[in-house]
Amino acid sequence: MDKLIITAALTGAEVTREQQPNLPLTPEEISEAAYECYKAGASIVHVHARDTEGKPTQAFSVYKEIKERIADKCNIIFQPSTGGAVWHTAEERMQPIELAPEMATLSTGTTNFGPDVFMNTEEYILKFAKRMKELGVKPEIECFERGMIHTAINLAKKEIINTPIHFDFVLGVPGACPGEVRDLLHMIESIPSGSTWTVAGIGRHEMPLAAVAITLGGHVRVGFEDNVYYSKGVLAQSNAQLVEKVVRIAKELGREIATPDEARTILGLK
Ligand code: KMH
Ligand code: ZN
Repeated sequence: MDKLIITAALTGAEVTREQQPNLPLTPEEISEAAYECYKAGASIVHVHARDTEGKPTQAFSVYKEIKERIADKCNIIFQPSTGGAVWHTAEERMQPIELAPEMATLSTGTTNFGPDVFMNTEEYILKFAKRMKELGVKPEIECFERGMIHTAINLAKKEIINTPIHFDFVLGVPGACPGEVRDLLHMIESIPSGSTWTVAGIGRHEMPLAAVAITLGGHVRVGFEDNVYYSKGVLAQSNAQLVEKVVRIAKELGREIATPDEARTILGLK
């Protein structure tokens, strides 16, 4: 079994300081949180930028500053979001791809997202995927529903994305696929052999699905984007505290933790 890749999803676009007082918002805070997560055992950092008022932004300049600040501190894999917030245009969302990061997210379908709709038309998907391929950016396929796996497989058949595909199953978003263990198993059974996968369980689903992924040879995403609690009713003190919890569970279950360079090898980034 490969070593465990832990992704830290630090900020997201939806979470507020009212919900999580320690949410990192500025480039300085986000890069410091990334460094803490790296020291705790994370090998990928999934980044959403915020503007000076703390609102989600997809501005190239803000992502550039975050990328550079993180690179000054450590070699964690920088994975910007192309999802942004539900109200961002496709053009706004695409901006961080121009930094030619090693990875970026790519959602391969539209889904209800709480009271909103997270829009990913075929036109968006093709535009994002083609630009990523031109710049050598490995997509992490964000799957909120099983159909999104199928769309990614079709993109690979048309050589619009490379194989092996790396999937992230985002499970438990209100309005999208629930986050029960059977939902994760259904997703895993639906991907081509040779693919890699990680799971981002939303809210209370975060740690139970992490434990399943650790056991089955998948990888794990945790962080305030997905869940702000350490345990029931108790807010986490930091993103790193959630990474540390996953590391402890993995060690108890006998799964070793990947360094960023080991994660690069597992994901074919080098
Ligand atoms: N904020 C969500 C609407 C991604 O980062 O690629 C979309 C999202 C997915 O978070
Ligand atoms: Zn995200």
